[in-house]
Amino acid sequence: MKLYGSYTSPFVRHCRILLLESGLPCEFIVTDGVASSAKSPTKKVPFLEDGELFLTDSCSIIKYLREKNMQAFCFTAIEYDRFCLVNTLLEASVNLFMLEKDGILPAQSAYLQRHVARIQSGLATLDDMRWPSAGPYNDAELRLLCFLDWALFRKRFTFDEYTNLTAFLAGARAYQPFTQTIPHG
Ligand SMILES: N[C@@H](CCC(=O)N[C@@H](CS)C(=O)NCC(=O)O)C(=O)O
Repeated sequence: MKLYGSYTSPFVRHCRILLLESGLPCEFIVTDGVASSAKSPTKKVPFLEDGELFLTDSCSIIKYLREKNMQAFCFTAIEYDRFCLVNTLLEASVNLFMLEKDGILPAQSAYLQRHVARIQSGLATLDDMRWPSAGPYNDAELRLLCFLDWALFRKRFTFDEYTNLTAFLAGARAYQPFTQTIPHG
């Protein structure tokens, strides 16, 4: 297998955590925007090659890795809904980050203000939920951890007021696959 990605992407990090947990052999190929534009129809990372198989999204990659390791991707509808909720906030946050690099700010767009609002209401909702104090984690939990740590890494927002989320992330600092994939670069 070959996983294409970066050391900063939260989507790639989720895949890397599953690879560390499973021990499945996989080459990691650092891929920039030029290479992802050439190699993937989404022009995004991650993407994965396994022989004839080509997967273009972290969600399908995670499902594939879980199944290869005889595990389920999102066992229940509730876990899947949490995964989707976190993913919606993560996609919105990455979108705002990318647009900001191009000089486009939420103040210039009602739709981007809606992104900001959905991130705030989503975080408040997630903070009202119960999260485990230690790993291993399911995919909704891993996605949330990757999202929160990416937000700190990119200085997108702080969430000190969200005590459950803060405690959840603090607990994950003791989980090796999480600490071994800390964003850098
Ligand atoms: N839905 C995709 C999102 C991946 C994504 O947004 N990756 C970012 C890096 S964090 C990217 O490659 N962005 C480049 C672009 O949007 O052109 C997934 O889950 O894999």
